[in-house]
Amino acid sequence: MAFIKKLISKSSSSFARNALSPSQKKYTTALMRGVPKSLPNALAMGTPTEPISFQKAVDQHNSYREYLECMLPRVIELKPDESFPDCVFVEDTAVVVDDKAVITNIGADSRKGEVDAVQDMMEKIGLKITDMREVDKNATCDGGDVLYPVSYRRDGPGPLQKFGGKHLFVGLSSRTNQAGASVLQQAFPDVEVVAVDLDGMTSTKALHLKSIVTHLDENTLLIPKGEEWGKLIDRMGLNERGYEVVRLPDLTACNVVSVNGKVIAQPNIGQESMSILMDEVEKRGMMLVWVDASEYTKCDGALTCKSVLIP
Ligand code: CIR
Repeated sequence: MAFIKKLISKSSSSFARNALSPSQKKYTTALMRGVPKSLPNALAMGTPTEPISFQKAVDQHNSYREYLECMLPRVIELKPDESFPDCVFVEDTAVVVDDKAVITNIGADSRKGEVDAVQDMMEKIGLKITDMREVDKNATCDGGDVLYPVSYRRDGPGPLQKFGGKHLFVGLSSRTNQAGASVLQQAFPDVEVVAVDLDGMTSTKALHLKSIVTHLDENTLLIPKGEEWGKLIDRMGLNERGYEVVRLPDLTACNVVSVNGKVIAQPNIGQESMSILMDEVEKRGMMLVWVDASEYTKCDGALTCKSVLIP
């Protein structure tokens, strides 16, 4: 693992945010939040066969953070707040597009206060903030329902550049409503917000849109095999919008984090999903690393949910 981390850092160019040339674009920052000891009390749709191990969760979290540290100039980790057992799932607190952030009104009552510390930090970073609660008090949104297919990658020799970023897919789930999607459209007028009906999909298996679909690059989305999940292709209008879809046998395999040409995926998936992922990543000249998130899966979390990526 140490060798792979070294390799990743070596293949990344300048890490200083201020050193970006005008043509160079990349994620510069990941915002994370530490693991509270209260994590075993996190919200969960089902009862896991084995309880959450705090120590294992911390180890998995550290591993994820260390990889991000190799892929990005800066990883900021906020202190956990014991009164919020779900606070490690920082993705749900904000949606970031370029230099703007919408602080969400999280759908679950017990989580609403998680956003305050995130908002403070995002203001410090210099993002232009919209507080969803101030725009429409009836709007709710979890960042896990918001998929923004964008890539910061090289197109041949030269610096990383921005590709895609035209659509913001917003899953209408038990956590996110149409009013939430409308606030996002107001806050990000330069992208098309596509509200995605998740009726019948977010069940005991999937909490959010991104529990089902994430992007490998700006043009390629990962969706599980099976008729049940295939409906998303129409509901998201992926053919009309020109996306390529890669179908994987495992739901867990479809939640990946794509950062500056590198991809983080979970290893506890079947052989077929693994080989398809490896092929697709290799075809695109990207690099793939595996990070276990089994303790987070027990309370409906995955890989994307533990960071907010900021250009
Ligand atoms: C919850 O139910 O809110 C948490 N236990 C899991 C949130 C996972 N968030 C995410 O995937 N974005």
